[in-house]
Amino acid sequence: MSRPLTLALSKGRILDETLPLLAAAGVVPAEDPRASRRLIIEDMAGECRFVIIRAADVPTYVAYGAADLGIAGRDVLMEHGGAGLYEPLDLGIARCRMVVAATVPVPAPRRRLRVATKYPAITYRHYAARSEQVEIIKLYGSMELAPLVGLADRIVDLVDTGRTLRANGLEAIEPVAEISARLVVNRAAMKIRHAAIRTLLIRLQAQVAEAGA
Ligand code: PRT
Ligand code: MG
Repeated sequence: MSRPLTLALSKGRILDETLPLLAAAGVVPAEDPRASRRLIIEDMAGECRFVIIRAADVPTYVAYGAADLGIAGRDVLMEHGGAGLYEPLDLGIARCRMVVAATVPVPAPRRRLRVATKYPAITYRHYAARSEQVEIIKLYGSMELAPLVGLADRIVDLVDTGRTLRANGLEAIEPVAEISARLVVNRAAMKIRHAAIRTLLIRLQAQVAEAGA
């Protein structure tokens, strides 16, 4: 038998919605990755194994072929740039929007606009596309705080219900991107492991279509 396919997953909100999708496609981890401390988990059928990593590391593992496939948010993939990756399937889960947000009323910026974000590459491209030069401040979380304490004039962040923005007196002022979780595949693995990947892809596609119906 050929070696199992390696699938990169991250803990957190995408995993909660991914596990039922994988289970319905016949792929069930032998241990619950949410509870286990193991970083490599086999699947029951021995066809796959999971590597459990940080969300932002998923494209890196897959691009280098350390994992054949992975599941990551489009936000993470856009920030990575996607070199070396195929993105054959929108899983339609973990949906949200990426937006520019500011305090209300939106203050007129006094100087070059300062934008705080976890997504400097996306933010750079967003403003470059409108020929605006901005100062980008890289943060690792709690972006909503930045405008409240004068660190930034704007943030680029994800919004789902809008509750977090509202609770902090912020509002979305421009859309940046529609986000959902995507399956990504290493380009070489797509050729070398074509049959196994295709089988998994078809099963997942059927599940996604059913969930969307
Ligand atoms: O923990 P680690 O640093 O490894 O990664 P992470 O914190 O990015 O992981 P996780 O599990 O929190 O999120 C992973 C992915 O979930 C993201 O990359 C997105 O693709 C997706 N996702 C979907 C979201 C949201 N919806 C979301 N609402 N990720 C984050 N949020 C946050 C948002 O940043 C904001 O702080 O939720 C807050 C807004 O929610 P509302 O409902 O108040 O609007
Ligand atoms: Mg987190």
